[in-house]
Amino acid sequence: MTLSKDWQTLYINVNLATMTDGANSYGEIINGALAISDGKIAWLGKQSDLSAHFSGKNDSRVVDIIDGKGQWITPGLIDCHTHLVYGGNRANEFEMRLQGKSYQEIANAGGGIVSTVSATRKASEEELIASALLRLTALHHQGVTTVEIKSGYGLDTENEIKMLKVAGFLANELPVTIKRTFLGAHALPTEYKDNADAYLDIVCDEMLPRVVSEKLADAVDVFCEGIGFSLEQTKRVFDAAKIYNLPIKVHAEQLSNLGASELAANYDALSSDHIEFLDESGIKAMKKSGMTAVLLPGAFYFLRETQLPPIELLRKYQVPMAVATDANPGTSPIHNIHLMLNMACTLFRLTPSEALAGITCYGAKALGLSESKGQLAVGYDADIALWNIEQPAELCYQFGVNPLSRLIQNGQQVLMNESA
Ligand code: DI6
Ligand code: FE
Repeated sequence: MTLSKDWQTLYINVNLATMTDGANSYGEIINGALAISDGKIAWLGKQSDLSAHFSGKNDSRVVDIIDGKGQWITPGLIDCHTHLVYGGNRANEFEMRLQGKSYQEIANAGGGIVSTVSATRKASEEELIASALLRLTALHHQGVTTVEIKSGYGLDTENEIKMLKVAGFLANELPVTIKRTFLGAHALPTEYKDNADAYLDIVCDEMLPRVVSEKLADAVDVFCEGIGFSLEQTKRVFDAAKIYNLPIKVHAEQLSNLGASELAANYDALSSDHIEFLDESGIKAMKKSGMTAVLLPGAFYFLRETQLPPIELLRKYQVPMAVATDANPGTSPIHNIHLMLNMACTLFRLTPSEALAGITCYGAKALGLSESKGQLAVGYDADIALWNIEQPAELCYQFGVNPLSRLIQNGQQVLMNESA
């Protein structure tokens, strides 16, 4: 076989966790090599098979040869569920919870999501960019190359639009791919207290058309919950999303089982997220429609939830499981994807290869990106991370020491850490 194109970069002496086998294995290639051309993965395989493609260090078709010295390459990490853009913080509610108040009690007393809404409405675009950038930078330094960011703390047209624009601006500040999700139906703003239907009129008839015409979102999400929106109300938002052909995601079965995952399955949704209270019929519906289950161990941990998501049943029905930070000020003020890997294993008993699949191939699937991101495969975006580790399970096993040595996004090296 001959080269059809020049290679811009060739990594040699690397081990590859290709993540092309779902959660079953790391899809390992030991003593491998990987080549990049035009921002895509152009070749990968055993280094011993490389000679058919390339004639050694003086091959002029390869611009840059990097000796990985036995390090591991994974796909760039994907955080498929965050609420990274928000004003203020909720440390006061953290204190209240430690004094015995529950998340629901605080929400019902006018705290919770709506208190972040006030702070977010007051914040300027510049202030929101600055605070979100700190959080996004943390994820980026951990090897994250794609992040989903939801709106949902504006809860009026102007402020929902502001949040989505800010989320988009972040991509000018850092080399991270941003996917945006419109979550106008996150909570009822106080001005519509006791008038959910009138608020949903605004969400469906005013906010959503603007979000679509200004191309501000890639998907639509709803918080279907006792303290969020009912099944019937959720359906209204899904129907509106369908009109515009926007993919659907849902915050479902987080605190109770309302059947939102099953409803979302009827709308061919991308994912159902949280799902601690999901039951077997919901899982069957998700399997049938090809949905991804997004596990959020940070929120489980921070709320000291005791109801575990139905991992065994998700395995039994082979529903792909993604893992994400849910980074938000109320239930998961945690901006650490490595910690999520660890928690997915320790709290939810995922295997390390399941957890890693959750922030690579299945994180991509939860965002509708399985054809371009989350795997090391020819033609895929060259979003790759090099790790100074001896085996992939180390990424799940320890956190706090950062073994990321290089991060490449769309074929360009965007981070380098000599000390890793
Ligand atoms: N579920 C969550 O865990 C976050 N949103 C949601 O629908 C919490 C958001 C918050 O408390 O600010
Ligand atoms: Fe969330």
